[in-house]
Amino acid sequence: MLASKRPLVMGILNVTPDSFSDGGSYQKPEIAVQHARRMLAEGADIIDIGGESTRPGAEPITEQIELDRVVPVVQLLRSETDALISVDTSTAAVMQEVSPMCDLINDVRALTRSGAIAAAADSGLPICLMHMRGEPKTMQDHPVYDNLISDIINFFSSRIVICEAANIDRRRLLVDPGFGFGKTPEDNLILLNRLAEFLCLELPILVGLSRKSTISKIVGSEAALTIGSVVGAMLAINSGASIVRVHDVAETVAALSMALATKREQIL
Ligand code: YH5
Repeated sequence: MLASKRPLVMGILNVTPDSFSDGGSYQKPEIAVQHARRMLAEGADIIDIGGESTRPGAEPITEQIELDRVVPVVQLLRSETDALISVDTSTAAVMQEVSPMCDLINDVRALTRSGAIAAAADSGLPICLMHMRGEPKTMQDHPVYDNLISDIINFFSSRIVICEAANIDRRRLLVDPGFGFGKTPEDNLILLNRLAEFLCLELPILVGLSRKSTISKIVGSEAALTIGSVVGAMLAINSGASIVRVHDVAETVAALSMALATKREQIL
């Protein structure tokens, strides 16, 4: 289903009232779906719908609030498109509810919450396992690793074994090193620089760098966040990423077209 010769662009659709890029305006499913339509028109291959804020310092939400935010948006979007829909959730009940209507489960907690492994297994869907150290509330309070890259690769290896034991075929899995999730800015740069080392897992790599604080720290101004994010996405693709999760779909698609045309030595 997600097998592709070219890297895919995943457009971010936040359905959280506190999300920085929507200012709370996506509480109504129609408005959220308008943004999804725009991202699809701009060339997004996948729409990633998330109802829980996992920004540093964010408080957890209840299962019911997450269901109320996410399910109506997935229903409405599914009713009008065959485009790939991903749901950014760690909650078993959300996975159960949305899996008949979506194409990918994207879990920033790598199926560690209670019931998540079974719900993901039952869905039959591809699953993205993301690495996070700690929980959003506290993850940026002094993250330290023994060895950043090997700690994260070892984490994935053990999650993959656990998934396989729960009847999730390895071929359903994707991995994501989790930029900004319990990492210092320098850690994030090491991860980007050495992303290709994760190819040893022989699974597709998903990367979410878009507009994260490491990029703001590097490029300075708000105005430069898009270009910083696009360059980050392209560097990730150059190191073997299969999917980039982005806010700025049109700009990322243009950059990717440039790289792909060059690689194939033809106008696409
Ligand atoms: C990700 O990397 N991230 S939600 C803080 C920001 C900007 C954006 C301080 N879900 C990922 O997008 N799923 C999120 O500025 C994700 N990989 C995957 N697979 C956080 C987010 C953000 C946080």
